[in-house]
Amino acid sequence: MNPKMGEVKVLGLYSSFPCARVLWALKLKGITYQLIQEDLLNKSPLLLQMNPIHKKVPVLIHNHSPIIESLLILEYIDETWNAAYSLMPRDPYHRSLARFWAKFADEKVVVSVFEAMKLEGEEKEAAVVAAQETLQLLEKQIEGKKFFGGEKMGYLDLVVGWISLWLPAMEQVGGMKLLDSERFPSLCEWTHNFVQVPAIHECLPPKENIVDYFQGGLNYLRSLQASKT
Ligand SMILES: N[C@@H](CCC(=O)N[C@@H](CS)C(=O)NCC(=O)O)C(=O)O
Repeated sequence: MNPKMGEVKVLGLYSSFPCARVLWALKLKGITYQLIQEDLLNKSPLLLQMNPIHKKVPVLIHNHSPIIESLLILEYIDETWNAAYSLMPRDPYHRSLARFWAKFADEKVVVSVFEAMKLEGEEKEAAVVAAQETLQLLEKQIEGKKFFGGEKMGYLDLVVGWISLWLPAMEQVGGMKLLDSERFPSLCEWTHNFVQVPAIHECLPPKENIVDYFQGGLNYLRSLQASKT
């Protein structure tokens, strides 16, 4: 344990993108941490104790205190270890914009992409169009910039980082194409820039693991639906 940093543990899973955000932030800040991998089908007593309300990963445990919800964890990390690398914009207005788009990305973009992966037939076609509409709004945000944070990667880049690898995995599982360089040139260039950053690159799971993770989740959902009919 580094006495300046305290004891830092993450309850998580490599193939979960909310967890990846936290690991990326710690890496960017140069914080030493211990990742305790969770089995979500058999949650550990520590996870149930640290996140008794949602029982979800990631949980950051800093000096025995739990912090939950990945977006809040990113802000905690940024405020706690602010000397090395700043994630949030300094200007309050830009900070509020970053939080707005982060909320939009989690509540609208992730959900619409997940729907497009899950649905079939005509419903899928409509869901693909709806997902592309939400992605188009992110495309406008990144146009003309290297990162959402500007020249340097920031909070919003980590929040939407799943687009670099989890989205292609969802495209594979859902048998669909959402992101192409003709319709989304800036977002495609951003994914290229994002994965080049060593802190990101070092904490990316193999794509096959993510595909298995989503395929497993989808099979489970479909088996639940089938048992109801
Ligand atoms: N809003 C939460 C989402 C966390 C989440 O959905 N975690 C999933 C893994 S990706 C989980 O722990 N699922 C277990 C469950 O739902 O029982 C965050 O951003 O931290």
